[in-house]
Amino acid sequence: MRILLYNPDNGVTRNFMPHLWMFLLQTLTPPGHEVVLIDGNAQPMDETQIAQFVRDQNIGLVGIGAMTRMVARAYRMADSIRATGVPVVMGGPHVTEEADEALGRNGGPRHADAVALGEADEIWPQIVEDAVRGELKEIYAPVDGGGKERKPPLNPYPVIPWDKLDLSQFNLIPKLMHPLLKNFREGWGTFRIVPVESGRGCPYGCEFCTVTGFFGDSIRFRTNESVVNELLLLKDRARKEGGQIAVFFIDDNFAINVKRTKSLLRDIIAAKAQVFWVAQISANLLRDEELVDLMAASGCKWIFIGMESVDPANLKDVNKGFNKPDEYAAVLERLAKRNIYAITSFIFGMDNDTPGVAERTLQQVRSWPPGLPIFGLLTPLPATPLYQRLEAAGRLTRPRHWLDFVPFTMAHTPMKMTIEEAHTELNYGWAQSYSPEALAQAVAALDDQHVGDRFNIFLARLCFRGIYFPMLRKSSWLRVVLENRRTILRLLKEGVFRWMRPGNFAGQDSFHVGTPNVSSKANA
Ligand code: B12
Ligand code: SF4
Repeated sequence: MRILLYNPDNGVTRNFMPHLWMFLLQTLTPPGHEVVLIDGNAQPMDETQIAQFVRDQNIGLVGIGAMTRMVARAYRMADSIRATGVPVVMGGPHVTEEADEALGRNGGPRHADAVALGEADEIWPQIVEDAVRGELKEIYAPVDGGGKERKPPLNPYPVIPWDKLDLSQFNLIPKLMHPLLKNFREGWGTFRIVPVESGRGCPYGCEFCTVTGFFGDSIRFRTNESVVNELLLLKDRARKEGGQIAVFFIDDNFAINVKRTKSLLRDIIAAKAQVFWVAQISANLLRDEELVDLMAASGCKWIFIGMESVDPANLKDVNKGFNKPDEYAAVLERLAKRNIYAITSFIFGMDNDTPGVAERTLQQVRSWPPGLPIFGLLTPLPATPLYQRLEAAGRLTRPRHWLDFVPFTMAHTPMKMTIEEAHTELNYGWAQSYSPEALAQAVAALDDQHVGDRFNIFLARLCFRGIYFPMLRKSSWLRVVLENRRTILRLLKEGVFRWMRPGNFAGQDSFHVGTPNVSSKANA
């Protein structure tokens, strides 16, 4: 049977990173079937096109995965596919919580023939076999012999054949540049960001988050060896292509067990499996100097930190009191000393927020080493404690907000400001942080650093700007490049000047992960 795994586009990014679930399920598909992957972000399709594709390619089963914000789109695509007579199975965090909605059991239309609840690693082969026999069940839930929910252990972990997979959709270097860049320094003919997980689960249970409910509060880890081997496979592929690979460790809290993270990073270094990497780590776990040293030495470039708020009362409200705003600055300095920068994520519309919260937050942000501040609104995702609290209090203004998804729009009324005021704060946060002046300041703040680092932060800011200000068209990019021409010219001038000075890069190349110079940076 030919199986299509499909992820709908998110309307924000193009091909920046593939979704891990597709590659995992592809790897776990029993032999004898062919699996085709389409990520709507990299290969945009509308309802008619996907139905045509399914017919033309003789697809016998379609699997669709979606987060809440993409689920309405996923349902539309599923409807169109089902109209061709091909069954659709849906999975992922949203339909796990809203299976009745997907199956049309709550009075609405039906969108899926079957729903896979929770982690599908162990039940996917069964789903495929049932589909072959035309005997799909409506619900697949991973349970043990006693009927209790079962979380798949990550040991052993399937070997995703990264060396053989077609990843052409996910090359961030334009094809035209390949011949020019493949011999540039260590080779930059291709650049891909690849998701790798080293563990699942989070014990923290923040009120707005689905992770603790979905993956559980105890953490399952892969072995160090399995992670290291995956990195080596990716690194080898990049070398053969004359390109680079960066890894996004998608664990929700990559350092949740600091001892284990250190041992993994040591093994990565010992096996020379370093690649550029980015991960999510909460601020409280970044107090450990040795951990941060190892992070730098193993290739870490960016850390995503869910700071959420600079107001301890807000953090307490959402069960994230372990975040201590007083230590944010020290954590970011500790990272910056090692040339690691942070994506600092904030949520507006929390219950203790009042008008002016964006400026109060930015006052703090401006005093920190430059990074990538991002802003969102408190969103009641299905089945989270936050959703339940707001529903019980009658505060949800759009209880099924995902069916009529509008980006950056609140679905409940905050306590101390109006919905409109929350939207204004959000807009202020983004506009102030991503204006040409803010970008120039971020670059200038790193004046004592290598031009590569400054270029890195500038490019990252340009890309992150697109999360809020749509940048999907070439014309939007052109406009932004023009607006930021002074900073670009400054960086280019300096880059060319340095490049022409022979030997100047040796030993201080911020992009070169193979020979980290962490000790000199750390002591700087
Ligand atoms: C990586 C990631 C991202 C990436 C996504 C890009 C990418 N290419 O992966 C980035 C950083 C861009 C991102 C952004 C956001 N994310 Co995110 N992200 C994650 C993260 C950390 C890992 C996803 C992952 O790969 N997990 C590992 C795989 C193995 O798990 P999985 O995807 O759930 O798949 C398993 C099952 O769900 C199931 N399954 C999944 N799909 C399918 C399909 C079929 C057919 C079947 C049978 C089974 C199945 O089987 C898989 C194997 O067990 C998750 C948290 C988490 N730990 O999952 C959050 C998560 C998915 N994100 C979340 C959110 C809310 C967001 C944002 C909206 C945050 C924000 N406020 O801006 C944005 C939206 C961005 C956008 N525009 O789309 C929520 C989603 C909750 C929900 N109900 O939708 C999660 C769960 C985190 C959370 N805090 O609750 N995210
Ligand atoms: S927000 Fe982060 S720390 Fe909190 S429960 Fe979710 S994954 Fe864990």
